[in-house]
Amino acid sequence: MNMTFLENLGIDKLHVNGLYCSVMNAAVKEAGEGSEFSVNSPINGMEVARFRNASPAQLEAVITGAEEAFRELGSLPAPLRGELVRRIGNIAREHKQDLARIVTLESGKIMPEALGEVQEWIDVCDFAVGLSRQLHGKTIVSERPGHRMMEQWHPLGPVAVITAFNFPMAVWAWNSMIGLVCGNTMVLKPSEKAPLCALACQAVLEKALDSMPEIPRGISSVIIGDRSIGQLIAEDKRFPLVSATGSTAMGRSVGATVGARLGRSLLELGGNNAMIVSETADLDLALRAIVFSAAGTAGQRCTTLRRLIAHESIRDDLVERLKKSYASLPIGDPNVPGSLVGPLVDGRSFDAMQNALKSAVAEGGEVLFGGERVTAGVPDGGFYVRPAIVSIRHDAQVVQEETFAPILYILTYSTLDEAIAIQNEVPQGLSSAIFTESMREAELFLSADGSDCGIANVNIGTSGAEIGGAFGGEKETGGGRESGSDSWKAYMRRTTNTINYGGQLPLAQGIVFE
Ligand code: UN1
Repeated sequence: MNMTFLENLGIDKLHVNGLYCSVMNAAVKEAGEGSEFSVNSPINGMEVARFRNASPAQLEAVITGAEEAFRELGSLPAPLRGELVRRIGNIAREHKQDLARIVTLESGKIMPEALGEVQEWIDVCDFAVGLSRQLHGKTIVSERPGHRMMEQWHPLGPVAVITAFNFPMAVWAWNSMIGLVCGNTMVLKPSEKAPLCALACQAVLEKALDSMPEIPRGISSVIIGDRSIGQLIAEDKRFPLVSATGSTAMGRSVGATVGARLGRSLLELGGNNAMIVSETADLDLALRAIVFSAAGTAGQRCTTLRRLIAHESIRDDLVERLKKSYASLPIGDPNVPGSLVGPLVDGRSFDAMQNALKSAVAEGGEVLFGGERVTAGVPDGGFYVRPAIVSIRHDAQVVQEETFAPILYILTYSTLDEAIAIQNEVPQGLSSAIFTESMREAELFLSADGSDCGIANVNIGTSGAEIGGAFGGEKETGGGRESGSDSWKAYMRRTTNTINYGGQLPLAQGIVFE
């Protein structure tokens, strides 16, 4: 198990699958009572760890522990919980390189982006520390004499976080750093492709806990499990909130299961993000934004740019420039400095990309650039691809779907209304952007008649959002918001309080009941 990082951290026991188990001698693997699986690095397909899935009984132990810890954590002062998060952030700062290495190993993202991911974790810690002193409600005037109204925000309970392979640390941090200052205990079910990242997150948290004996140990736990464990989590009433990031299919199932028991789910699912490039756009700027958003992370962000909606007057020029730029993109080992496009996560992902390209051609599209597997100058065993540029009709079926790979569909428009209609016609609604020098175009795009997405940007790309904003999207993206702004409210329950300090008992709405 590639966890020398834990030695650097001086942590050898972690709360996993309901047990405190030693990581160093692979006891985490032994700890699971379910089927065994291997974790293979996208870099070269090599096995980096083996685990056993947790059993339902182990999930039970995790939930019981999370409930028990919640009884203490929920009533501690929020700023004390903030202090814990401050320490977590400081440890993550200190070990940023080590943590990024684990992200690269399991997700295959290039080192600068892995460092960026750890930075998101650090940033959200800072945000959450400030928040721990700002969990405030309103005071509200009462219509009754001698009365006052107010609202308070209280912790929810154990919160489950189901994460995807592509942001294995940041998405956990958005949920857990905020969730913890809100007073909840957190249970992480990581992607089976990235359990080491989950252990690393847990290790940093436990290191911080070591220095704060006043905080109960069981406030965070990792459960290594497959889809069936995810299903049990969704069904379990003891999780008032299940936050899930991943495919629309997964979210549909989690959302329906949690909904059936009238629990809350916070869903951050697929995107099918578009950028409109107007005839007034600064094309140099647009080009750089397109390349980062479409080819960065090998097309494996929820916010990846998948549809470029170019004005007919600049479309050919832009495509020519894009092809040139794509031709010079260094594709290779994500650990090698200078690589800008790392591998796809696995062979299935490669097959899905090839199938999407075939469908595109079958629907009358044309692959203008790339799409093929790259084998020269890259580690054997990894699925490296040349990012693809495909010209196609905006309403082709394949364009409506999210293929988690670097395929950029080129669509054309003549009026802005048409471009906005194309932008909004897909079932997903995560991120969107317009490049324009026209104030009118920009404002229309941001208005209620413009983009229908949770994220709408002007003169920057669709990906790479800061943590200070609320992150998430509409329609099949699931409607959830995580990270900054007032997303914390999803992790708390609101109580409305009416206090009578007068000597009478007037009823609201003027009702007389005597
Ligand atoms: C994701 O792909 O699940 O905005 C999250 C971005 C990153 C987060 C992406 N800050 O691209």
